[in-house]
Amino acid sequence: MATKIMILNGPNLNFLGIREPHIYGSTTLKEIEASCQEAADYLGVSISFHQSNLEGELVNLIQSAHGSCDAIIMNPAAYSFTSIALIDALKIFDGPKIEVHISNIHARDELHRHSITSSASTAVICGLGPYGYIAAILAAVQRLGKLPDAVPASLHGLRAKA
Ligand code: CA2
Repeated sequence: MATKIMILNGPNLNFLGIREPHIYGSTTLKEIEASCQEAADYLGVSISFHQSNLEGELVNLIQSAHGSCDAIIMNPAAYSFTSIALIDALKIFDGPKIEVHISNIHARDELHRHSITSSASTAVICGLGPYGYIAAILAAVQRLGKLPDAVPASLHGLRAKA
Protein backbone atom coordinates (compact mmCIF):
# COMPACT_ATOMS: atom_id res chain seq x y z
CA MET A 1 0.00 0.00 0.00
CA ALA A 2 1.24 3.50 -0.86
CA THR A 3 2.64 5.59 1.96
CA LYS A 4 0.14 8.23 3.07
CA ILE A 5 1.15 11.51 4.67
CA MET A 6 -1.29 13.99 6.21
CA ILE A 7 -0.14 17.62 6.04
CA LEU A 8 -1.89 19.99 8.44
CA ASN A 9 -1.78 23.77 8.63
CA GLY A 10 -3.10 25.81 11.52
CA PRO A 11 -4.77 29.19 11.91
CA ASN A 12 -4.17 32.09 9.51
CA LEU A 13 -1.84 30.14 7.24
CA ASN A 14 -4.50 30.58 4.53
CA PHE A 15 -3.15 34.17 4.41
CA LEU A 16 0.38 33.11 3.49
CA GLY A 17 1.78 35.11 0.60
CA ILE A 18 -1.02 37.65 1.01
CA ARG A 19 -0.16 39.41 4.31
CA GLU A 20 3.15 39.88 6.19
CA PRO A 21 5.43 38.74 3.31
CA HIS A 22 8.42 40.25 5.18
CA ILE A 23 8.03 37.47 7.79
CA TYR A 24 6.46 34.56 5.91
CA GLY A 25 7.50 35.24 2.29
CA SER A 26 5.37 35.59 -0.81
CA THR A 27 4.49 31.94 -1.45
CA THR A 28 0.82 31.14 -0.99
CA LEU A 29 -0.50 28.05 0.79
CA LYS A 30 -1.91 26.84 -2.57
CA GLU A 31 1.61 27.05 -4.04
CA ILE A 32 3.04 25.14 -1.06
CA GLU A 33 0.37 22.47 -1.55
CA ALA A 34 1.30 22.21 -5.25
CA SER A 35 5.01 21.77 -4.48
CA CYS A 36 4.21 19.17 -1.78
CA GLN A 37 2.10 17.30 -4.36
CA GLU A 38 4.98 17.46 -6.83
CA ALA A 39 7.43 16.08 -4.22
CA ALA A 40 4.94 13.34 -3.27
CA ASP A 41 4.47 12.32 -6.92
CA TYR A 42 8.23 12.21 -7.35
CA LEU A 43 8.60 9.96 -4.29
CA GLY A 44 5.57 7.80 -5.08
CA VAL A 45 3.72 8.64 -1.86
CA SER A 46 0.28 10.15 -1.39
CA ILE A 47 -0.56 13.28 0.59
CA SER A 48 -3.66 14.98 1.92
CA PHE A 49 -3.29 18.69 2.58
CA HIS A 50 -5.49 20.63 5.03
CA GLN A 51 -5.76 24.05 6.64
CA SER A 52 -8.03 24.94 9.53
CA ASN A 53 -8.44 27.90 11.83
CA LEU A 54 -10.16 25.65 14.38
CA GLU A 55 -8.25 23.73 17.04
CA GLY A 56 -10.95 21.01 17.33
CA GLU A 57 -10.94 20.46 13.59
CA LEU A 58 -7.15 19.92 13.68
CA VAL A 59 -7.64 17.46 16.58
CA ASN A 60 -10.28 15.60 14.52
CA LEU A 61 -7.93 15.42 11.54
CA ILE A 62 -5.05 14.07 13.68
CA GLN A 63 -7.41 11.47 15.16
CA SER A 64 -8.55 10.49 11.65
CA ALA A 65 -4.89 9.93 10.66
CA HIS A 66 -4.70 7.18 13.31
CA GLY A 67 -4.93 3.93 11.33
CA SER A 68 -5.27 5.65 7.96
CA CYS A 69 -2.00 7.62 7.50
CA ASP A 70 1.65 6.71 7.99
CA ALA A 71 3.00 10.13 8.96
CA ILE A 72 1.81 13.59 9.93
CA ILE A 73 3.45 16.87 8.97
CA MET A 74 2.00 19.83 10.81
CA ASN A 75 2.50 23.56 10.97
CA PRO A 76 0.33 24.24 14.03
CA ALA A 77 0.96 28.02 13.64
CA ALA A 78 -0.25 29.90 16.75
CA TYR A 79 -1.57 26.68 18.34
CA SER A 80 2.10 25.61 18.66
CA PHE A 81 2.33 27.91 21.65
CA THR A 82 -0.93 27.07 23.42
CA SER A 83 -2.52 23.75 22.50
CA ILE A 84 -2.52 20.88 25.01
CA ALA A 85 -5.34 19.40 22.86
CA LEU A 86 -2.99 19.10 19.87
CA ILE A 87 -0.26 17.59 22.07
CA ASP A 88 -2.69 14.95 23.39
CA ALA A 89 -3.95 14.16 19.87
CA LEU A 90 -0.40 13.87 18.49
CA LYS A 91 0.48 11.42 21.28
CA ILE A 92 -2.25 9.06 20.01
CA PHE A 93 -0.55 8.85 16.61
CA ASP A 94 2.28 6.28 16.38
CA GLY A 95 4.03 7.27 13.13
CA PRO A 96 6.52 10.06 12.43
CA LYS A 97 5.21 13.53 13.31
CA ILE A 98 7.20 16.38 11.82
CA GLU A 99 6.47 19.92 12.97
CA VAL A 100 7.20 22.62 10.39
CA HIS A 101 7.52 26.38 10.77
CA ILE A 102 8.22 28.60 7.80
CA SER A 103 10.05 31.16 9.92
CA ASN A 104 12.83 30.45 12.39
CA ILE A 105 10.72 30.54 15.55
CA HIS A 106 13.88 30.61 17.72
CA ALA A 107 14.77 33.99 16.26
CA ARG A 108 11.28 35.42 16.80
CA ASP A 109 9.80 37.47 19.63
CA GLU A 110 8.96 35.91 22.98
CA LEU A 111 5.34 35.11 21.95
CA HIS A 112 6.38 33.11 18.87
CA ARG A 113 9.41 31.30 20.27
CA HIS A 114 8.34 28.45 22.55
CA SER A 115 6.51 25.68 20.71
CA ILE A 116 4.90 23.27 23.18
CA THR A 117 3.56 20.96 20.45
CA SER A 118 7.15 20.17 19.40
CA SER A 119 7.41 18.05 22.59
CA ALA A 120 4.94 15.62 21.00
CA SER A 121 6.68 15.66 17.60
CA THR A 122 9.40 13.42 16.22
CA ALA A 123 11.28 16.35 14.72
CA VAL A 124 10.96 20.06 14.09
CA ILE A 125 11.99 21.93 10.95
CA CYS A 126 11.94 25.73 11.05
CA GLY A 127 13.39 28.67 9.20
CA LEU A 128 13.64 27.04 5.77
CA GLY A 129 10.63 28.86 4.34
CA PRO A 130 8.22 26.79 2.21
CA TYR A 131 11.05 24.31 1.50
CA GLY A 132 10.54 23.12 5.09
CA TYR A 133 7.46 21.22 3.90
CA ILE A 134 9.51 19.40 1.24
CA ALA A 135 12.28 18.63 3.75
CA ALA A 136 9.57 17.28 6.09
CA ILE A 137 8.13 14.99 3.40
CA LEU A 138 11.61 13.59 2.70
CA ALA A 139 12.26 13.20 6.43
CA ALA A 140 8.91 11.46 7.06
CA VAL A 141 9.51 8.98 4.23
CA GLN A 142 13.05 8.35 5.51
CA ARG A 143 11.77 7.86 9.09
CA LEU A 144 9.32 5.26 7.74
CA GLY A 145 12.33 3.34 6.42
CA LYS A 146 11.42 3.96 2.79
CA LEU A 147 14.41 6.15 1.94
CA PRO A 148 18.01 5.36 2.91
CA ASP A 149 19.70 7.09 5.88
CA ALA A 150 22.54 8.30 3.68
CA VAL A 151 22.45 10.19 0.38
CA PRO A 152 20.39 7.99 -1.95
CA ALA A 153 22.23 6.53 -4.93
CA SER A 154 19.88 8.41 -7.24
CA LEU A 155 21.41 11.67 -5.98
CA HIS A 156 25.00 10.62 -6.58
CA GLY A 157 26.45 12.93 -9.18
CA LEU A 158 23.84 15.61 -8.48
CA ARG A 159 25.56 18.99 -8.51
CA ALA A 160 24.38 22.35 -7.21
CA LYS A 161 23.98 25.02 -9.87
CA ALA A 162 27.14 27.13 -10.32
O1 CA2 B 1 6.64 30.32 10.73
C1 CA2 B 1 5.61 29.64 10.83
O2 CA2 B 1 5.29 28.79 10.01
C2 CA2 B 1 4.66 29.90 12.00
O3 CA2 B 1 4.11 28.66 12.41
C3 CA2 B 1 3.57 30.81 11.51
C4 CA2 B 1 2.63 31.24 12.64
C5 CA2 B 1 3.37 31.82 13.82
O4 CA2 B 1 2.47 32.06 14.88
C6 CA2 B 1 4.46 30.89 14.28
O5 CA2 B 1 5.21 31.57 15.26
C7 CA2 B 1 5.41 30.51 13.16
C8 CA2 B 1 1.66 32.31 12.17
C9 CA2 B 1 0.85 31.91 11.01
C10 CA2 B 1 0.03 33.08 10.62
O6 CA2 B 1 0.05 33.16 9.23
C11 CA2 B 1 -0.03 34.38 8.66
C12 CA2 B 1 0.16 34.42 7.31
C13 CA2 B 1 0.13 35.60 6.66
C14 CA2 B 1 -0.12 36.76 7.35
C15 CA2 B 1 -0.32 36.72 8.70
C16 CA2 B 1 -0.29 35.50 9.37
